[in-house]
Amino acid sequence: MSGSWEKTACILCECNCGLEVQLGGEGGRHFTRIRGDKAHPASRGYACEKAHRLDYYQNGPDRITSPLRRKPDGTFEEIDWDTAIREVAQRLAAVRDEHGGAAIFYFGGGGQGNHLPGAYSTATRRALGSRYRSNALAQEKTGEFWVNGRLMGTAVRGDFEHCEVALFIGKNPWQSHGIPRARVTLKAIAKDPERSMIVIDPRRTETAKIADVHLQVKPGTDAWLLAALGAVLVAEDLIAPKWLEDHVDDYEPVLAALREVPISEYCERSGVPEPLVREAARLIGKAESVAVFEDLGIQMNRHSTLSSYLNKLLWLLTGNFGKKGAQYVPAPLVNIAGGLDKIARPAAKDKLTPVVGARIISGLVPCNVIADEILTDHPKRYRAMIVESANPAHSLADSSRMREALDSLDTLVVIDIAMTETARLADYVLPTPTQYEKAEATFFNFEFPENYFHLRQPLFDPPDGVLSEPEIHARLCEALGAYTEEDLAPLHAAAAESREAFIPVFFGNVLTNPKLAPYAPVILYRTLGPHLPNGLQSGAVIWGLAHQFAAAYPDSLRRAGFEGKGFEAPERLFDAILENPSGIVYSVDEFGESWNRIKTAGGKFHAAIPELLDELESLRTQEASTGDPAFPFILSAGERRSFTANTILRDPAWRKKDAEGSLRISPDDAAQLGVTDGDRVRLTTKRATVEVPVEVSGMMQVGHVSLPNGLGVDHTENGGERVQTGIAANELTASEDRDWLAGTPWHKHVPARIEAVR
Ligand SMILES: Nc1nc2c(c(=O)[nH]1)N[C@H]1C(S)=C(S)[C@@H](COP(=O)(O)OP(=O)(O)OC[C@H]3O[C@@H](n4cnc5c(=O)[nH]c(N)nc54)[C@H](O)[C@@H]3O)O[C@H]1N2
Ligand SMILES: Nc1nc2c(c(=O)[nH]1)N[C@H]1C(S)=C(S)[C@@H](COP(=O)(O)OP(=O)(O)OC[C@H]3O[C@@H](n4cnc5c(=O)[nH]c(N)nc54)[C@H](O)[C@@H]3O)O[C@H]1N2
Ligand code: SF4
Ligand SMILES: [Mo]
Repeated sequence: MSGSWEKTACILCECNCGLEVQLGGEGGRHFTRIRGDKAHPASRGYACEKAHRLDYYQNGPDRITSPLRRKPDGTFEEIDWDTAIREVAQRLAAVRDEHGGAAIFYFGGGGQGNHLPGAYSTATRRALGSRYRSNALAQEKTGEFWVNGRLMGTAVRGDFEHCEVALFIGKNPWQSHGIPRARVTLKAIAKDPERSMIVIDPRRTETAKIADVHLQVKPGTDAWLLAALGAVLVAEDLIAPKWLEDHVDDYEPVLAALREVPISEYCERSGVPEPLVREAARLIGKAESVAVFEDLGIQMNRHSTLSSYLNKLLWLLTGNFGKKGAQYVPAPLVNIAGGLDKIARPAAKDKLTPVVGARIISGLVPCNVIADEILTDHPKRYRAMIVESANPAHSLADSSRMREALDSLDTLVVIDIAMTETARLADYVLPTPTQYEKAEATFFNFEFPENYFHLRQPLFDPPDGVLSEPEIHARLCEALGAYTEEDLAPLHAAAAESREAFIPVFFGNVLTNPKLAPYAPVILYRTLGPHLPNGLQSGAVIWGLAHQFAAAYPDSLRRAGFEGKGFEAPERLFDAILENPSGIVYSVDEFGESWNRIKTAGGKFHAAIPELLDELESLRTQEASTGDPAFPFILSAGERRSFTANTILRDPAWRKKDAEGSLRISPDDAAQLGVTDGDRVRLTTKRATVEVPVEVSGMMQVGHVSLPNGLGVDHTENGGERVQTGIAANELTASEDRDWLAGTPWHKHVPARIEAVR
């Protein structure tokens, strides 16, 4: 007998594929069947193997179902919610009153599939006067954001569905996805003789194996390789001079710099044969369209901001923007890469962190300096922290130092579903429903020309004792005296009448009232939320976002079929969001629309970035190899594999194979060490030594080894014993190893030593 299918989405990577699920099992609290949802506008029935294991998330170990308070002896006691909210508010307010709100740091706001907490937490941050925040993007994307800001003041993505040439740099989309229906798209490109795929990766990845050209770069030498690629474009006249003339300011200094690049020497330094580099450059230079995706392989590596710049020059110099199959600027419902328009302004100064003066990009403090901002007697240090839907004690570089920093805070508040490595260090742990027990949504909405949004409906009742993030933030704001019942009374009355009646009251009483405007998200949750159908109270903030979107992108919205006078279009959009459990298309663009979204003063690209042209010049005299004889290997710490998903799932049984997460090593290196599959080796970096089994893999080149991401979390077994499975990559990484400009970590480039364990 087949049960009924409910709609939801996968929460394990940024694609958030639509799913259909059946519920059952003990208490009806399990996923019994899971399949891709054909009605989801982006994934259209696609789902990878990981989605089928989501019951390990929904019924994961170490779930917390009561607020917890740390006792002086370090153990936790359960407290009721009124006590928890009152004490958290009091303790954070005390820090604010004594040291200023800037001493209260906020980390997280969402993982791969839950971005509503970030939207609501802005209210709590404002109520506390908190000024500094960060999340995982500040250890991956901020260098790229900064380059995008300088070049054009906005973020771009590549159109892989239509491109003639696909270029993946330090990105293995076969495993990590990142584009809708990744494997379908990759196979389509691989199969089509008119299209080609170029992969830059030191490993022969699943993606590299089906590519036309694999530039198997030596680990950490992408800057030389990308410089050589750009130089070939210039030397062989493969650039688009007329396009540059029309659309780009100051490209001459860039061409001049690339003319100086010693192509043969840089190819040799990067370990890639020059004929192959030239072949790749010609494919790029001659194609109708090129789409580019740079990811962690360069973003968590030496020269990461420079490498972001150099790869963007490849598409910029060849005119691959604003047309089908090339780079585009999507219309986001929420701009998670905000502030790039400011970076584009020539006179704009970057904001800096209060203690070490690190650059804050898109509002985010570099993850690698957070511990430095805490472990100091500097008067402006961060003294309290709220961590929400993140696990920085595990996910940030230098775990032991990070633990020390978190432990030294006056107050640490963690909002999570489970007892994580970070929660264990908290003064208060506030438990929330899982993403299948409440309404949730992702703001990773980057598609084009059609863009999608999916507000998911809850599937299970939450257990007693947990509160959703919007409820937590509303209660914290109320405990901090952000607004009163009197402030809300007219909104409650209007919301009870109709949304039409609510609009003028909300705009008049809240948005234009500086006292209340900062708390708009939680006010919406409190007043409009209770009137929303299908358990979607937590979606109230989306109503505000729908109105913002309509004001910013009226044509995109109209083309998506949401029309009408005044507030009609956004209201229809919001209705559609509430009524479509598979998600909707909210934005439709024409390919040329991207041109209107460039945020530089004159609407042209700014090609010359002096800071990075200087760094490019410095490559001449830098060593390509970091070459410390004590550490002859390069470890990439955190590879995406078939069964890894950050630390979203804590039960190791969710992994169908390689439960422990092996260290991948080349056949030659394995032979040299005298080890074979499953043998254990001792792996040492300047930070730590661990023992790990090896997997001998033809994917690896000599001298390069690779550990999976997301391993090394622990869970409680039935007997109450804590079991840790695999290596936590960041026990091995060092926070000082980071990009000079963006502060992004070098997780993929950790010098290491290996000895066989006899
Ligand atoms: N299965 C799975 N998928 C995921 C996730 C997951 O946990 N598991 N996480 C999601 C998240 S949060 C993210 S940010 C994305 C990340 O997605 P990716 O960036 O694609 O993932 P990684 O495997 O970390 O790194 C990509 C590649 O960088 C290569 N690399 C290492 N060193 C170098 C180098 O020196 N140069 C170059 N060019 N490449 C190098 C590695 O060999 C690897 O193949 O994946 C998302 N998707
Ligand atoms: N060495 C190394 N380190 C890395 C990486 C690497 O490649 N190498 N990759 C980095 C990257 S790209 C990323 S994105 C980060 C990810 O690192 P983080 O951003 O710290 O996040 P996650 O590991 O995804 O942890 C998500 C947390 O959210 C909790 N959670 C799940 N659902 C909910 C919910 O509904 N509400 C709340 N409040 N919590 C919930 C989970 O229990 C978990 O504790 O890791 C980074 N760290
Ligand atoms: S892990 Fe990513 S690609 Fe796989 S089903 Fe989930 S959202 Fe889709
Ligand atoms: Mo990530």
